[in-house]
Amino acid sequence: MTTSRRKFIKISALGLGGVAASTSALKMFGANTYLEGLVKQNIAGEFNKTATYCEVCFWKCAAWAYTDNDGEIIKIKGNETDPHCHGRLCPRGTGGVGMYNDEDRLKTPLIRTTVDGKQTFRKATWEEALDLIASKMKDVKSKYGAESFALLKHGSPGSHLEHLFKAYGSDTIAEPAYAQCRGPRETGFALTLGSWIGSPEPTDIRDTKCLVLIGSHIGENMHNSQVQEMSDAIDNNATIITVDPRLSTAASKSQHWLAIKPATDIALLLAWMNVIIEEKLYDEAYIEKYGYGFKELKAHVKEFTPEWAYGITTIKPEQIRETARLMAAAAPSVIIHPGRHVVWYGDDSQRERAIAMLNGLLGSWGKRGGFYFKEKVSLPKFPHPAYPKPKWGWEEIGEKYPYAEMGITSELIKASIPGEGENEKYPIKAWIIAGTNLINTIPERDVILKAMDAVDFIAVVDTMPMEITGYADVVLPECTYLERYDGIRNAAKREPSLALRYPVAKPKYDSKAAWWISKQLGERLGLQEYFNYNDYEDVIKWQLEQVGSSLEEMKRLGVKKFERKTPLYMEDGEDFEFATNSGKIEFYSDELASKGFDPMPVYKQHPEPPQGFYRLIYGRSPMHTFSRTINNPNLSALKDTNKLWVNPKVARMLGLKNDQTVWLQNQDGVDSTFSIKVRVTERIRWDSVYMYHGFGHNNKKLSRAFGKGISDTRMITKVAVDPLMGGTGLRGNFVKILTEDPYKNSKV
Ligand SMILES: Nc1nc2c(c(=O)[nH]1)N[C@H]1C(S)=C(S)[C@@H](COP(=O)(O)OP(=O)(O)OC[C@H]3O[C@@H](n4cnc5c(=O)[nH]c(N)nc54)[C@H](O)[C@@H]3O)O[C@H]1N2
Ligand SMILES: Nc1nc2c(c(=O)[nH]1)N[C@H]1C(S)=C(S)[C@@H](COP(=O)(O)OP(=O)(O)OC[C@H]3O[C@@H](n4cnc5c(=O)[nH]c(N)nc54)[C@H](O)[C@@H]3O)O[C@H]1N2
Ligand code: SF4
Ligand SMILES: [Mo]
Repeated sequence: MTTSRRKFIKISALGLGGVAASTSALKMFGANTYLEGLVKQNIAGEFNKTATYCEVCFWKCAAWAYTDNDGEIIKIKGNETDPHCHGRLCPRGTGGVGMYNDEDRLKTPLIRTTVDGKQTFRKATWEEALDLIASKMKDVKSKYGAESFALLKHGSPGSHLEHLFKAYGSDTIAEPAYAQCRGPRETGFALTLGSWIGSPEPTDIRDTKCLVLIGSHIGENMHNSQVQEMSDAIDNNATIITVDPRLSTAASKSQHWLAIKPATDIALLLAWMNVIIEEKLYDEAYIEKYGYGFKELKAHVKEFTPEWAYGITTIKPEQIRETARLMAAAAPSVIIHPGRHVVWYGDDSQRERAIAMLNGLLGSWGKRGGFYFKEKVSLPKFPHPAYPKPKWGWEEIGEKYPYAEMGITSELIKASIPGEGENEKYPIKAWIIAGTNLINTIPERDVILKAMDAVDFIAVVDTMPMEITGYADVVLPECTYLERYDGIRNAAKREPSLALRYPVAKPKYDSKAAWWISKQLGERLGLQEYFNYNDYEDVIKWQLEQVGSSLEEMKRLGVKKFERKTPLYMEDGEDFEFATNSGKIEFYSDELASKGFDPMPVYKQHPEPPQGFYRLIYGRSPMHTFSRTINNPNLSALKDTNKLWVNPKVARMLGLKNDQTVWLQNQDGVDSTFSIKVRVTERIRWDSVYMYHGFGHNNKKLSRAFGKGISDTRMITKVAVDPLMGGTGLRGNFVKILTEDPYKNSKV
């Protein structure tokens, strides 16, 4: 196929928010036609197909990878029977072959060395590199205890290393998918409805009559089956209400776009509850049976009228009333979506609690078209001795946040700096980083740079020469997901299912799988009994046999579904116990009150941009995943830079034109490393600017990504920390638009 790039951009524009006549998911995933044209077209011969699941993001869609007789990967297609993708990958998944083909990949182990007084990397053998890491792990353990060795990780490689770390005696483990992503929503929902949301979200979008999105930008957030279900819901005439300071793709497909003033969502949520309670739009019998603290809530929200909220949110009272009535009319088939990346302003667990309470008032938990009860397969773990019990770990490091239920990456980083964070009590001395590009992922770059300076040793396991590899003492090249085994996917959804990841091709260059790396390190540390297998295939075979399947069957099916053992929904009037302290939906939380927190969410004003500054907001590029895909040859061909969305009013005031090159400076005087082009658009409020996350790479080894666009992370030097669970709110940073290069005079 010879589709030109220009033509493609036009096609994809339908999915990117042009108000399209039809909303079919096919159009949302329109770029796939182009991507398939990019891969080899000599498709005459026979193909072999191999089962895998995608690792371009964490929706984990099951797929078939096709190889030709030379073993070359030709294309990847969704597995028809998979509930995560229903046979269709998103453009990023289709473009996943580019991860395997990227010629910039890490090719051999590297060890930091000094030549002529200058630090550089030298190529090393696996033996050398693994011996060095194992010797550092032994040193740290004997000097300080295994607890002082931290693992910062994300995704599949992280799970293998987590097993190694726990066997070694360290539970000093964290990932950015918690305190930089969904932590607050898990806290908010657990405190109110007694359950985490988890991934994939159990939102019954397929059957909903009303979907309310607060910031969630599904359609740019490309989590596959969720996008497909939303497009089905639209085709079924569900009401879509989107609250976003920007006209997102989702907002462009909504009957109601509430262009809220950023950082004021709690006021809107309180006003919605006010309308639903004052107008008696909730189900009285339901609240009577399952609610706790309703009276307190009623009294609490009485003063938070739509007129009150108007002054804060800029959303008209009649629109607040109308949308509240629409939600109530659809109840219980209504979803106030919890969102996913919810670390915004520091009061995020409380905002999520308000979202959970609103769902509680409307009775959508456990109801068709609301939230279903998910179920997964009970898949036994491969046998190994019990892990030793560490003296301290992520829990102690995060102990000042009583509702942290996973490691707080930013707190582990601080505990690595002498005299900061919990360092005195819980000193961290060395890190392994696997599958996370902390430089573009964690805010407050100065802090992380200081921490990396302070620790004795850093090893990085990655597939690409990302920024983080530049700070390593040892770099280990992992092969891509298409070249390895990983754990069986056992995700909880409507139907329990398992999916297999089988190696599609041989590892390129001198790369190896994380399971192998972990086992090699384990053996060097005398932990053989935790790695009692030759190949990870043995682990998978054993596990599948325990649930009446086999590797042969899974190679044939890719995905195997299992019968549910528990009901998908709650019965009307059923005696149901919520897993909260009271066994009920907690509109009022005695526990929060007893710990000195607001027992019910309260709106508090957040700092506003000073004169001449705009709030920096960011979100997902539909064609990319964070910083990891920017250099991917297939996906870079679709989108190779980000733009700065600026409202026409601001553009007029500052004399900015479309496609003009600008730089940014934030409230702390930090300049952007690179420039960005302006996109003048009515789709963003005048008080904010918007950009896609993940761009602005500054490692020259990334030949396609280097220097393209601005890194939002670099501009985020201030965080608002959630006092309940330690999430780092990222959206309280303000930028000034510079029309001249701030480095003009410092450049040689
Ligand atoms: N294509 C693609 N899809 C992805 C990912 C990816 O990297 N690429 N990553 C996945 C992951 S891990 C996550 S966590 C999700 C994240 O995706 P979501 O959870 O859906 O979205 P958020 O990042 O929370 O929010 C982004 C939206 O919030 C709006 N916003 C900014 N400030 C405010 C505010 O004050 N109030 C309101 N109401 N809205 C505001 C922005 O304009 C933007 O539209 O995406 C997932 N899907
Ligand atoms: N400023 C800002 N910060 C954010 C966000 C934001 O929107 N803006 N989003 C937040 C959210 S929601 C999340 S979930 C996190 C995501 O945070 P990260 O997961 O750290 O995101 P990436 O930048 O994609 O970094 C992934 C790293 O893993 C490597 N990698 C990819 N595949 C493999 C593999 O198979 N094996 C190994 N070993 N490595 C691999 C990539 O090359 C890359 O270096 O970021 C959070 N931080
Ligand atoms: S949503 Fe897209 S990138 Fe994520 S796992 Fe599925 S196909 Fe891969
Ligand atoms: Mo995330």
